[in-house]
This record gives sequence, structure tokens and C-alpha cells, in this order.
Amino acid sequence: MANPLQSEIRRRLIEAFTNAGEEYLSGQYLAEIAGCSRTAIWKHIEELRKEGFVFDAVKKRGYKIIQIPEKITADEIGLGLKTAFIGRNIHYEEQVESTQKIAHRLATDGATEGTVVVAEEQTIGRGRLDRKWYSPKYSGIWMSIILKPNLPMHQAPQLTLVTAVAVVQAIQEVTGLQPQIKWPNDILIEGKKVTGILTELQADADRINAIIIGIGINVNQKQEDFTEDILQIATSLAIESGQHVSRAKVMQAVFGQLEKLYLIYQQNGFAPIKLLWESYAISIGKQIIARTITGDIVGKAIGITDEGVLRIEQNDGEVHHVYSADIFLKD
Ligand code: BT5
Repeated sequence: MANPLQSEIRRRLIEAFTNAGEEYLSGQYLAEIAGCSRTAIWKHIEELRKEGFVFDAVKKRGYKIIQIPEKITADEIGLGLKTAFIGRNIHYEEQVESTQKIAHRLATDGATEGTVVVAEEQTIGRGRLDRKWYSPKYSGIWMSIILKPNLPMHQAPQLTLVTAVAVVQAIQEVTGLQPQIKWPNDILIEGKKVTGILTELQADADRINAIIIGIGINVNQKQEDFTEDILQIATSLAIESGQHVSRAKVMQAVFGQLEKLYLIYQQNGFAPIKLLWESYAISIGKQIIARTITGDIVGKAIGITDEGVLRIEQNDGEVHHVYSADIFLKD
């Protein structure tokens, strides 16, 4: 919990900077109005920097705020949203462990289809197999969408592929970039990961009660913002497009594209989605290694089945069906 004194200092600082406009404020002055030491001011400014505030600091003059973090607001997302149900009900949080966790709870409590949980930051964002998903404050889209399709359980993985196509089209729509899909859930730009999708189920017997689709999109991170372990493999929309990208616009586009494809999927089945998916897929027709929990399968990815399962042809002609794996392109 935040110390109230600390939050009062922070409030006074932000107020002073807002009132100062173009003027620089000295450390001494800030310490006086906030009622603390200059060292404490310096620490607060460092904290604010980590949260996305950008300061200009000039020796002997002091500090000026040149950029405040862009927050996502439900109003901003709602304005101009053209969907009938996806994103109509937004559950917004500043910081959560994982939006998946909240969405599961809301779904159990009867949330309507299309409800979205979005957070500015996740402290325990997760990928598949309990892997970590980095979700720093204000720089990406960390959200979970609740769907309630009338589907048998074995078709659920198809919705990961429907979502992947929707995200590719949304990124195209907003930025003009051309992402590619790596089966089953990675979206890459120039070979680097910009989005991960995590689909989880709530089911009884063979019937799905709810599907929670977790989507993480790196939007405004700079290259140096990525931690050492993903520095070489991750990218963001801002890095690839060379400009700041509105997270609200990308969210709206994802909702629009997903709703359109989801309705097509429900009316006409997986076939039309499969065609689109294959047109964006990076691995089809290539030599790959599929790392599964029972071992590696090496061969040519020849397509996906009508169920969304990856088909790999080994050199001896035998065709394997892969339900879950990490894919590496062989070069
Ligand atoms: C995924 O898992 O790619 C699914 C990620 C889903 C994240 C969303 S955010 C909203 C919702 N709430 C959650 O808690 N999760 C969902 P997987 O294919 O297992 O990939 C995980 C791997 O991606 C990690 O082991 C890292 O190597 C890499 N990685 C982690 N964070 C990344 C990031 N921000 N950008 C790119 N790569 C990342």
C-alpha cells in the first residue's frame, strides 16, 4: 500500500509541474512546496520517470515535465467503438497480477459476452505453461476478452487462431505494418514477437462455459525497455512504425476485427478463417522444429487441419499432428 505521505508529496509535485507549464522548477522550490528534502524529490522524480513521465532536467534551472504517461480510459475506448458486444463492457484496472485471473472471476460471476478486462500493468502476467509475460506500465495492451461460444471443447484452439488473424488485421489497420503469425499464438514483425495470445477455458463436461482470450501487445516500448532475456526476440509497434501508437485505437481495432471474424466463424465455421490464417502464417511450407513436451518433431509445416492443429511432414513422408508446441524455423 502507498504511504499516504508519499502520495501527498507526489500529488503536490504533479500539481506544481502542471501549473508551471513551460517553466523549470528547481529542486529547492519543489522540496519547499512538497515539504520534504531535495533527495526525496529526486527519488520521486525517478519513480515518476519509471511510470512513463518524461522530464527535461537542466542544471541550475531544475525540472520540467515534457510528457505525461498516456493512460487508457474506458471513455477513450468507447468513443467511436463500432462493435455490438466486444469491448462494450470494459473493466479497467491500474495494476493487476494478471487480467486473466480477473476475467475468470468475472466470467464465473456471469459477465456478458465481450466483456474486456484491461490493465495498465501486470505484475504476474503469464504466457503458456506458466511462462512469464512482461507487462510494464502504460506501454502495452494487456487485456483479456470473455467469449461464450456455443462450441464443443475440442474446437476451442480455433479461437486462438481467430484471435491471431484479428490482431494481425488490427495492427495492419492502425499502423500499416504487416505482421505474421507463428503457430499457434505468436504474432511477429520482422521476425520479432510483438504479441502473445493465451486462450483459457471454463468448461463443464464437453461444453464450454466461457473462453478467456488473453492478448498482450507491445505498443510503445523502446528497444532499451525490454529486459535482457527478451531483448533479441521482442519488438513493439512503436519500434517498428517509428512513431508513438495510440493503445486505445489498437484496442478498438482488435475489438472490431475480432467481432467481425468471430461472427463469420460462428456462421460459416473455421474454413474461411483458416484461409486467412494461412495467408499470414510464417511457418507454413518451411522446415521447422516443433518442440513438444514429449520431444522434438522435425519436418516441413504443411498446414493446419480444420481443427487448427498443425501438420508436419517428416522427411520420410510421415505426417504428424501437433496440438501444442513451440515452433523454431530451421534455416
Ligand atoms: C504467450 O505465451 O505468448 C502468451 C502471452 C499472453 C499475455 C496476455 S497479456 C493479458 C493476459 N494476461 C496474462 O497474464 N496473460 C495474457 P508464450 O507463447 O508461452 O510466450 C511466452 C514467452 O514470450 C516468454 O517465455 C518470453 O520468452 C516471451 N515474452 C515474455 N514477455 C514478452 C513481451 N512483452 N514481448 C515479447 N515476448 C515476451
